[in-house]
Amino acid sequence: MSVNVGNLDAIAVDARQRISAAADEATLNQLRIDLLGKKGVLTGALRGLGSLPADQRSAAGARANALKTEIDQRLNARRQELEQNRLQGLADSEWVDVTFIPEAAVSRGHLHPLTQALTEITAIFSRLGYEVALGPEVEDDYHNFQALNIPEGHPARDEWDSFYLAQGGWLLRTHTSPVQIRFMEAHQPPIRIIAPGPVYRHEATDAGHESQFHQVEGLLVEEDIRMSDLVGTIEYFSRSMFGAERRIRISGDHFPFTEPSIGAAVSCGICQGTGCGSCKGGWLEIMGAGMVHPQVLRNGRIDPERYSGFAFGMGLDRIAMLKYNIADIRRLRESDVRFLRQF
Ligand code: 2NL
Repeated sequence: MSVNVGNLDAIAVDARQRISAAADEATLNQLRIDLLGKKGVLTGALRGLGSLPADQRSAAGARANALKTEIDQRLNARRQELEQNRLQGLADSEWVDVTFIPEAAVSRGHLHPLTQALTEITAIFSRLGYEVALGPEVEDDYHNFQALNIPEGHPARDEWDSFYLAQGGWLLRTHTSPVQIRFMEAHQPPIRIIAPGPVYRHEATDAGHESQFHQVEGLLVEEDIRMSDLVGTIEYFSRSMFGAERRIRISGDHFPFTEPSIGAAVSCGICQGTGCGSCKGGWLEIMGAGMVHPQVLRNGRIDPERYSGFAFGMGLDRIAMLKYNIADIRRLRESDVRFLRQF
């Protein structure tokens, strides 16, 4: 192959044209091989320099080396140009801007301590065969009071001072017992239910009292049910909820709707029952309970000659306070996440 400056000019024109026409990376790679590679056009021309007359050799050599540099630069420039075009053609969804500051992590919420406590209580009683029963929060006087042996004018009404609606004699339920009365009206034994939900009391608010709180009542009515069944149930509940090492204490109490009536307490987890600042003489009261009064069974259309049963009632807020060591019931309704985050 004869080499001269004119020949190099032809290579240059051809190379420039092919580089600017290259439409993708693979074409550019192939061009680099064809032009600059071992068997490439320019390499071949450089090899032919030796056969040139001595007076032409140096000028042609310089020209060939300059062309080699030029082709290399043009190949690189075209590669950048193609990449730029590719990025500009990307859809918005295909962009990743790596200079972005990462977003703050999304903080995950969790269940309210009252919901956590209720979920656990429900799980414990469901293992004993209980179902959850729900009912209205606005009640009539009969289901909230009279069916529970609390007639009008009864002194016990002072204990459950309610909120009354302006019309119709409706009131906000003071316990979830009316849910259980309604359940008995509609079902014959065997009955095993718990009735959780909000209840209302017209009373002053302090660290231990709120005008709205939550109750979980329970009712079991079957044949041959006696006090020992109730005590065993309370013991199973307390051990499951507060720990197997806790003891229970049963004492006498009085409610118009149970006969006999009892109060149940669990041994204090802080002082182990010896007495400390967060319990009453080593014990924490967790529920009231008793054998369902025969007249209350009758009010629920259940024959007390054939069936007997027990009922219990506990304050969900109080149980959650004991379980999570919360000192003030009002914290449970304030929705202050700095407080709630702890549970
Ligand atoms: C307490 C005491 C109690 C009941 C609730 C009940 C319901 C029916 C029949 C009989 Cl339908 N009894 N409920 C029984 C004893 C105690 O609650 O201190 N609650 C916070």
